[in-house]
Amino acid sequence: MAARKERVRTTCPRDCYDSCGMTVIKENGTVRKVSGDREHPVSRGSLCAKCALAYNGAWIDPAERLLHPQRRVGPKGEGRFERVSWEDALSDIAGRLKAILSRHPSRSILHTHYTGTCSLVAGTFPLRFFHRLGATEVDPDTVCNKAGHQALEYVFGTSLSGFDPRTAKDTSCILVWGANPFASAPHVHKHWLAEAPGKIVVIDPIAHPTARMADLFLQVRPGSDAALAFAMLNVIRRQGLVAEEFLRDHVVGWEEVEPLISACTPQWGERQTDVPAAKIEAAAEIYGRGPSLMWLGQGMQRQPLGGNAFRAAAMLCAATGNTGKPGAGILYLNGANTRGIDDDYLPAPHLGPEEKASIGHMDLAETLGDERKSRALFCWNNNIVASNPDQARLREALRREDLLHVVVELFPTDTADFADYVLPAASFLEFDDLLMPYFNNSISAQVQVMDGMGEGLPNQEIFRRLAGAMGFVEPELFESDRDIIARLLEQAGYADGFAGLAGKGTVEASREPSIQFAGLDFPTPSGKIEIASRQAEADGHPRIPQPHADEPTAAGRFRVLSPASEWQLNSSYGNDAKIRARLGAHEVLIHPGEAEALELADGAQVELVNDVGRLSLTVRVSNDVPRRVALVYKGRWPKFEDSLANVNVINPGEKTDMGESSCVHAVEAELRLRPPPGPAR
Ligand SMILES: Nc1nc2c(c(=O)[nH]1)N[C@H]1C(S)=C(S)[C@@H](COP(=O)(O)OP(=O)(O)OC[C@H]3O[C@@H](n4cnc5c(=O)[nH]c(N)nc54)[C@H](O)[C@@H]3O)O[C@H]1N2
Ligand SMILES: Nc1nc2c(c(=O)[nH]1)N[C@H]1C(S)=C(S)[C@@H](COP(=O)(O)OP(=O)(O)OC[C@H]3O[C@@H](n4cnc5c(=O)[nH]c(N)nc54)[C@H](O)[C@@H]3O)O[C@H]1N2
Ligand code: SF4
Ligand SMILES: [Mo]
Repeated sequence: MAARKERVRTTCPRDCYDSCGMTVIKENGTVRKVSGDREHPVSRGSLCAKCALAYNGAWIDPAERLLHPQRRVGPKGEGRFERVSWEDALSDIAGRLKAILSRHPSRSILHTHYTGTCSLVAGTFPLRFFHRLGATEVDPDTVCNKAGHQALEYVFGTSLSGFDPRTAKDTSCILVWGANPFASAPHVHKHWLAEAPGKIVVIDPIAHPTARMADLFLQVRPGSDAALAFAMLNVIRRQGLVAEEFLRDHVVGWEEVEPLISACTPQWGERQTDVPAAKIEAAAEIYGRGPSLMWLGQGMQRQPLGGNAFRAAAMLCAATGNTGKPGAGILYLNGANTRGIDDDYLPAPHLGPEEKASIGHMDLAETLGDERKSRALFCWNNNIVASNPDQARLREALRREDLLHVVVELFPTDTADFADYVLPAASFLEFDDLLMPYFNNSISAQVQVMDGMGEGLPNQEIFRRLAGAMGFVEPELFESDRDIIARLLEQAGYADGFAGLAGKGTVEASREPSIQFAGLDFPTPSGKIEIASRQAEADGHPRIPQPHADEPTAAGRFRVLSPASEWQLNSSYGNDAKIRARLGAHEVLIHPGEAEALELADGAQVELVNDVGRLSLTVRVSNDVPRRVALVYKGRWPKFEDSLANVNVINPGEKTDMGESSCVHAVEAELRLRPPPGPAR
């Protein structure tokens, strides 16, 4: 009998700019192949190489997935568990939570979460439970992009209303600043950037493939972007490219920064940033003539003064009037709000106390080390042992016997190894949901293509059941997926319902590209773009951006950059056998000049060492990396590495100037030859 073939459309919900459309081929009801949807406007038929491997590998392999609720039987960290029923797991957890609540404040229950899935219901609904509980939220963006958010809120009043990428048809310049689309937005790199009609300018310390395909590449010293922005403004002013009328009508504070700009000549800029003056001139002119798009990546705000750097970069947009018209604008991220979603509906903050308890990820290890501040920890949609700073200290804190630790996961991660209870989550292939991509202004359906694996459940269902076990009664805690999805589509003004969307996969939110800040009214206190910000000043920051550049590292020390890898999505896929084969040795990339000075060649066994830790690595000599920079991609699973650690073991978790956020690309360390292993005993 001929096999019954079926094709189902769905969408990749990873934390990725692309949000690719997918086609899943099923035979007699079983998934045979997960591939790209040819009709998807961004990805046009292909998945990235990593997802093509992992979605046909670990993600649908029952041997790799967590299939049942589990309770710890060994010491914390060893990952030894026994299988228990959902009823037992949830009633035990609820019992322990109630015991904590009878003696301690609810804020001593912490939860960490991020974007393991970006689908709206699985990514946000569990917040209702934690709000009802009155738990402390470990502010998710502090491990990723909070400094940039805060900076852009000062300047534009929002960081979540970026340009519509379709407006690139009217642009003459796309400036990619501190992002690596080749890795972190592979289809945007391959199609959108390659086909853009204007010039591509890239500013980055690393000569990554997007930098190499650009018309102009400025290889900036890490942490010196604000100085670069001021030097570019100096050129823009000298060339008469300042949009005087726009500044007068729509910007506050230009006259306050002008005196600083005069001293910031391109030659001064070259000394501050290592970018040749001629390139600063050229970039300023291309951007200043416009219309220009500026894409602010997340890499550049992961610096000690990353918030200041963002405010400085945003001044270019203000000074040249590059928003409010076709082909112009600035983008960090597009929030679901640009598609009409009410930000409060899914998380339902009204279920909790008015004053929400919150700490940042940079303070997590310390907080977990203090039993007065932390009695329980839930981790869902993230893998803190791989991805948080202060790895050694965090692991130590997670060994606390008295800490109730619950992990909701698809896979037995390093974080799950420390849990008292591991609850199996269903993957995005196993339930319906919605996506509002953060680059493109579209709406996509995540469609169930297979039954749940083992006893795994979607995050939202796990927290509905836990709410029941706690005896909570608020109806919001039990709202069904179907009702939530219908409500969200209604907010987005989409009339054809989930079935209609599922048939199409992805639809644009508007027929024509939307114009960013079309009415030129900005949600700031003054209603204008605020180069000078009273709010920033009240929060303890300078009123205006400063022409700052970090000092170069001292002799013998490296600035360690640990950005996104082509082969992983944060720590995801670090357990997939084929991906691990592609990843190969855990490498550190250094400039040929450094290799020569240290007498190191490809393959040398070294370690990066600083006050908080040491990490074993293999040298790769690369012309893509500037002097004094060590490049180590993020996301390896510590338990598969020789030193049982990844790059976060040398990350002390310093905070940025704004948002208590991570300045992970400012880690410093020494590079040393690794002593050969001792004789086997
Ligand atoms: N393949 C893949 N894709 C991903 C991810 C992944 O892990 N893998 N992660 C996803 C997530 S969660 C995020 S937040 C995004 C992040 O993606 P991006 O926005 O691209 O951010 P990063 O990868 O941290 O770094 C981007 C670039 O910033 C540069 N950079 C570092 N310091 C500086 C600086 O001081 N100035 C300038 N100008 N540049 C600097 C780095 O060299 C790097 O090339 O990607 C998402 N997409
Ligand atoms: N050194 C260094 N460290 C970094 C960074 C850096 O640039 N350098 N970048 C930081 C950034 S930007 C980020 S965003 C973080 C993210 O770091 P991670 O927390 O590692 O993020 P992910 O790998 O996206 O997802 C985490 C987990 O979510 C799980 N997951 C997927 N789908 C679901 C689901 O439906 N339900 C549940 N419960 N779990 C699911 C995955 O299996 C995965 O283990 O890392 C940060 N760490
Ligand atoms: S991770 Fe990004 S590039 Fe890869 S399939 Fe998902 S959306 Fe596409
Ligand atoms: Mo991120």
